[in-house]
Formats: sequence, structure tokens, C-alpha cells
Amino acid sequence: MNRGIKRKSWALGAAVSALIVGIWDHSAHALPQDVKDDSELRFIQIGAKNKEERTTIAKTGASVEAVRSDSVWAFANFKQITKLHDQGFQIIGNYDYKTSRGGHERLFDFPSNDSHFHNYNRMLTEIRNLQSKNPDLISLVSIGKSLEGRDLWAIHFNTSPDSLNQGISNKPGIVYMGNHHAREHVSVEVPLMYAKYLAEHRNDTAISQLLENRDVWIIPMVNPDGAEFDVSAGRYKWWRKNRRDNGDGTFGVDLNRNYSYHWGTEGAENDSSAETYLGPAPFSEPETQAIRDFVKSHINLKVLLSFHTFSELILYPWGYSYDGISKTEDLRAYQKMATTMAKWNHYKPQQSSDLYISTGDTTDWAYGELGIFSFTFELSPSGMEGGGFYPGQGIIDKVFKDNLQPCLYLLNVSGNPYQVLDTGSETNWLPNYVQPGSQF
Ligand code: 0X9
Ligand code: ZN
Repeated sequence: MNRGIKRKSWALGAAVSALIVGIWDHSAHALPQDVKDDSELRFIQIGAKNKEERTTIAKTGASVEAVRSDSVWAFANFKQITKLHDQGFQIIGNYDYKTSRGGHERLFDFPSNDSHFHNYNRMLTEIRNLQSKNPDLISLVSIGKSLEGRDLWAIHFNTSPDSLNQGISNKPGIVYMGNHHAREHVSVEVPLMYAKYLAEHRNDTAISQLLENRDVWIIPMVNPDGAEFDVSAGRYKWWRKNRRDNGDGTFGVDLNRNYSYHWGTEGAENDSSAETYLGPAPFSEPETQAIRDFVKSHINLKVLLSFHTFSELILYPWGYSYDGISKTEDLRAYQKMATTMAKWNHYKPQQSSDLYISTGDTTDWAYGELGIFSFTFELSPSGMEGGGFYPGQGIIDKVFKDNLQPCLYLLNVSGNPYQVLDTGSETNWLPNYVQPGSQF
């Protein structure tokens, strides 16, 4: 570890529109004249009422991005949409993301009206500033390099100079990470603001006690290549995966399908053009390898939180199966933690597979292989109405405030997660401003 610091306008339009209005002649399966490329993705709303239907949708290779009680929003290509249609699913609507927000030309950075978001360099400047202001509390550690060679930066908080130097601590540890998915930029901002918050409030009684007794790691950008690519053209590209050249004209592996636990068994796609492409092997990607090696080498880690967007959900294992966690004590602890955190951010706590089954995600691996209590937060907005992946910079402060208390709570309980099973334990350490239901 180093220390220190797709082309023409919608070609599918005619075919997909025909499907959407229900007049597609699927007996012929012929593509209209203007459809030259069936990998073009559409963002569509599909009727689906329960997790079984959502899993069937995910199995076609469509990537389900938002779940409502009667439908889901998903990315799907022509083949997948046809399959869905053949299986009797109703395609209710579609969203033309090419004419949506973010059309303000600013190459290699966020559109000007979203300039509060951090691209890789601005993120790096921010965390370097933080470190230089707090050299006795923070060190910056590169836990590896992305495929395109960008350092994957971790912000390490520890009050012991030795631990800070060595990057290893005996204190109970927690790791927060963001941006496994490129376009989920709010998932970078929240851990970044949280790091700033911890540094700026290091002398507050509760925060200083927590920092004194814990080992804290924050990795705000797990997928910098994807995040940079997403903002490279002066408009958002709606990119999800990393930037692996798959060698067949397609790019990207879904990092949240590339972890090894039950890798590739269900809810991940073998088709390299798919949004949820699992990669050629578990941990085939440098980004997931770096997370694996980091987590495995820090045996003090008790809790992991991976930020994603969007939908306002608190998810816990399993994602690979509808089966619940079999260790009753763990399940009860997970449920207690999830429902407690939901009191603050008002997100919906649920088992990951209640959303849909998928394999190879971070949290199934960290819990399944290493026993670390691991959560996925699907941050705001709650749906497409709120802007989906691109809600605008105006949302950032609120999302951070909604999630500060859950983050601090997890920091506290990482001392011994099983303690949450003791009655009243969720509030007995908290200062007034972080009591459940209270405002920041
Ligand atoms: O599908 C994902 O990777 C996550 N949702 S997102 O919209 N951010 O892509 C959810 C992962 C939850 N895990 C499982 N359902 N296994
Ligand atoms: Zn995601």
C-alpha cells in the first residue's frame, strides 16, 4: 500500500416505442430498418408487483435501478426488452435520459449546474486538505489502483500515531465506501462530507470519544474510472460499471457483481454488454481486488457500509437468496440496526433480496466470508421523480444530514455490534442532537 498523503440518437426508438404501446410484432422478431445495434440501453418502467417478478426481470440481464410497489425502473437493451415482453411483462414507460438534466457543456467535469459534486481530482484536493489540517488524526492511504491507474484512496482516522503510520489498529474498525457504481455520484458526496464532519467535530465530546475508541476508514470513490467517464463528455453518460475493455467491443464490469460470494449463480449477467456484467471471474477487477485485500487485511473491521443510489433503502444480507440469515443472533442484530437507523433517515429497512436477487455484491461477501456486519444504503432520491441518479447538487446537504446519525450510530456499534440487542442500547451513548427523530 502506498502511503502519504453508444452513438447516434436512439436507434431503438421505433422498436421500443412499439413495444411500449403494445403493438410490437414479436412473432417476427425482426429489427426495424434503422436498428443497427441491439445493445443500446433504454431506461424503462416495467410492471412488477413482487420480489419474484423483480428477480425474473433481473434474470433477463436488465438492471433494476428503482423499485416501486407496482413497477420497477430498469436499464434494458432491445434483446432484454423483447424477452420481458415475451414473458408477459408490461413495459409501462420509458425515460429519455439523453434529453434529461446535465446538458451543460463542461468537458471532463460535472455540468456547471452540478459543480458542487466532486470529480476525482476535486475529491483528492478535498481529502488532502483534510489530512493536512489534521495530520495527527488522518492519513491518506492508497489501497490499490483502478484499471486506468488512479489511486483508490482511503481516508484513515485513528487517534494513535502508530496506528496511523502503520495503517493497522487493534481498535474495533468500520469502513464506509461509495461509488461502486459510476453514475451514483451522491454516494461519493456523503462519505466525503462525513469525513469532513468527523474532522471538524473531532473535539465535540461524543465525536472525540468515538474517534478515540474506533478505527475509521472512508473510501469515497471505489470506481473513479467509471465516475470520471460518466462526466467526461459535458453531459452525463449514465455509466454504471468500471471501464474494463472486455475485448469484444463492450466496456465495463459491474463491480457490485464481481465479489466472490455465490458469484455468478443468479441475478448477474454473463453478457459483457449488460449493465450487471459479472466479469470473467470473481475479483477479476483491480477495484474489487483492492477492496478485498484491504478488508481482509484489517481484521479489526466489524461493520461495513457501502453507499449506492437511489431509492432510500437500508439493505442487509442476503442478496443472493431469499433465505434469511440463519444465525438468529446476527439476523436480530441486523434488523435492530437497520430499523434503528431508519428512524433517522426514514429509509426502508429490508433484506437485499427483497429488492431482487443478485449475486457478487460487496455486502454478501463481507458478511458471508468474513462475518462483518455489512449494509448497503440506497441514498436519495426515492425515485425517478426526484431525479434518479442525477437529482442535482441541491440534494447533497439533505442526504448527508439524513445519514449522519446512521453513520455515527454504526461507528458506535462497531465496538460490538451484538450490543444492539441490549434494550435501550441505541440511544444510551448519543448526545442530544443525534437522538432518534431529532434534527441535525
Ligand atoms: O443492484 C445493485 O447493485 C444495488 N442497487 S443499484 O441500484 N445501486 O445498482 C443493490 C444491491 C443490493 N444487493 C442485492 N440485491 N443483492
Ligand atoms: Zn449502485
